[in-house]
Amino acid sequence: ARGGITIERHLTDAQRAAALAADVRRGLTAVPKELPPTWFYDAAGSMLFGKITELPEYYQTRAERAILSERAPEVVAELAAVLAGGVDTFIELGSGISDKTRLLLAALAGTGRLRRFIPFDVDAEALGRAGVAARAAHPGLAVHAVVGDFRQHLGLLPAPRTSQQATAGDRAATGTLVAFLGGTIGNLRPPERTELLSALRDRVGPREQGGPRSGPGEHPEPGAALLLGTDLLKDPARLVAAYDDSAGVTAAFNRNLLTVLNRELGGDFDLRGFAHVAAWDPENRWIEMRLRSVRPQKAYLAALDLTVSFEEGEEVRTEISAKFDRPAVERDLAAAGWRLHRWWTDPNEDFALSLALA
Ligand code: AVJ
Repeated sequence: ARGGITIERHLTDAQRAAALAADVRRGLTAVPKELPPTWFYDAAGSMLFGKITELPEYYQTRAERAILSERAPEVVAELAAVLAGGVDTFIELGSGISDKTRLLLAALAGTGRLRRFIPFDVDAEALGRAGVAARAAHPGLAVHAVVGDFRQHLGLLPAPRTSQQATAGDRAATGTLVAFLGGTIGNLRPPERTELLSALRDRVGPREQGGPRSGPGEHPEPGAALLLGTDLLKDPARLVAAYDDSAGVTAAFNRNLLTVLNRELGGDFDLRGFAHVAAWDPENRWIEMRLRSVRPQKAYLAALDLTVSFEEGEEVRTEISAKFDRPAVERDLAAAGWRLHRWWTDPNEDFALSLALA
């Protein structure tokens, strides 16, 4: 703890290394080969992603920021209307230190109800910076950062405060807002999306039994809301361009994964031996990033004592990024017990922000 900030680690450096090793061994011995996008984000990868968000072809970050800066007051008013007592706890998944977080925090703090900010991320350093920035802007705010992998550690989020735990003065203020922005949910396959959204719902939503009810036969009073950012379906040519930009930043981001493997697992990948590929999959409605071996080659990973062979033209899938329309978002939410309440898009309808209730 330092100055009102606590950091809870569910992913120590050793656990992180073990998880990377397991993912890489599984993925590079599978047919076809695949690596999870989680491991893109070392310091260089986060820096490259930051550059991606400023590329002319990569509209997503600008579109989501535009929605948020226009709608933040509306989002907060909506939350005040549906969560008795407003939002007392704000959880952000995969937060980094975005200006979007700052926008939301400021709008929520303006209600005078916000007590706790819980940023959740794999990157402990980014969390430290997020915490310091949040405290500087909002000195009374309790910041409880959680280091974890949202694929497996959501059960470890602090439980919502019950009305008994809240003090008499703010008894009603027990509402939780979870934000999962940036379209990152699209990195998950449908069953993983349901798993994540269900885990969230179980953690922050009202209990099935004995939860507060507004009246006989009505919905239980929602104690939690989810603000979800999703990229929308559009002309595949624009999607491919967004993942294969002309300046080659996304290609460098993709290849950086091999640098991570070389450094963390004692690998000897030759980065020049792999070409960046971005392809639209119309059946699955997702963009895929792949690394294509430009010649037959082998790589050795000392930490795994594993030799991996690649044929010429063989591809390793490194990321899927699913694109949605409103019915698809609604379906994913409903499958996990969330009800879509409001839907906002940017004027060009490139990106959507959904407000869902538990
Ligand atoms: C940060 C996961 C939302 O899927 O668009 C950007 C990552 N990959 N360019 C995305 C990414 C290639 C990004 N997310």
